[in-house]
Amino acid sequence: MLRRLIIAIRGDPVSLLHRLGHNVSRSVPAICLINRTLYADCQRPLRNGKVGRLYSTSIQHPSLRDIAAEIKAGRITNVVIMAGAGISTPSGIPDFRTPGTGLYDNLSKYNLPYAEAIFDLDYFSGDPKPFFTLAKDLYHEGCYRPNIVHHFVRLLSDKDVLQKMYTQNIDGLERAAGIPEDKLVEAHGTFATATCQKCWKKYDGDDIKEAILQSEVPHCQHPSCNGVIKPDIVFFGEQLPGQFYNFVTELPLAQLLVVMGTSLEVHPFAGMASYVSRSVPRILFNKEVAGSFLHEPRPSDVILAGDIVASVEEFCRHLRWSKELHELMKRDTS
Ligand code: CNA
Repeated sequence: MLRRLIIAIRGDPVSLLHRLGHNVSRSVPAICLINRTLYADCQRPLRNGKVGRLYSTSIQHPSLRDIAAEIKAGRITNVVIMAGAGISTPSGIPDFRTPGTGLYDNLSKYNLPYAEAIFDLDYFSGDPKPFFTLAKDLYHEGCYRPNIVHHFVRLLSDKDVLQKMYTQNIDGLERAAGIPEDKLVEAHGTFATATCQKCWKKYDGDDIKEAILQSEVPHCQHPSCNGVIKPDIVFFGEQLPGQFYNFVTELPLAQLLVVMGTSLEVHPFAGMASYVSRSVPRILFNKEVAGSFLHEPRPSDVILAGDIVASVEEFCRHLRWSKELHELMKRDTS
């Protein structure tokens, strides 16, 4: 039986899984599909030593208060966060798509023909300056600080209920808020490390910081190279870090998914929201309803369409964590 299954999987895993009644996409690597399917129905220990008990809400249309009560009662212990640029707008960093302040509406500052060019490898090869202008903005020390939303995720971690945070952001504010590295997946890369685009020599982010702050394009120090050094930010068309794809095994173990500050328009990241079990509640904190919350809503979805700070504060009130959250912020910012 096992041999037949392996042969069938090698042949065409997607058709096989469809026949077994699993709705999966052809854009996901075969091994991920198999992992996802096999893990989805079983209980197994998580890396943090907790048992990945599958959580199924008995409440048909849970409210934010109901979910907070489940966390308080210790019935939800594995929370996965998916975050985007909207969690950093309260820190003053513009996102892509907010009308007026988003990068899409402010292309002249970066001298860009179109917004995505800032993360386009071909465009970068011809003119890396716009990207380094953005990098300089982000690097400015003390300019941008983590806000209450980052600290809320840190508090989830301190309370040992954060399974993993997946972020699309490249501003490093999750690290600055003290979210532990082993709980963090920077799906679109990081400024912490960098790579020469000619000889692939690796650099520490700090090695190129000075040049960027001086509005210069950093160049490789290797004798006879002089290639442009690019921070390890994932540009359009580049592979996401391998760690990102662990979501196919980790999301089926989540007992709650919280999606925050993202338009869910960038794939494959956006597709993750469909990987939690259908019986697990999903919360969306965003200005507008987005992605699968809009196109494939579930009865256990909880949507707070509005300002993310107000939504997180409301959640914390239900959790009775408001005082702790503000104390944590004060401690970290003093
Ligand atoms: P996006 O497409 O710009 O979407 C942001 C979402 O957040 C939108 O739906 C907004 O309505 C919403 N939003 C913004 N501010 C708030 C707020 N205060 N309260 C509630 N909702 C809010 O950005 P995504 O993250 O979805 O797109 C992914 C891109 C953006 C990634 O590749 C990022 O690297 C890239 N990006 C990152 C940063 C950063 O690191 N801070 C900044 C700009 C762009």
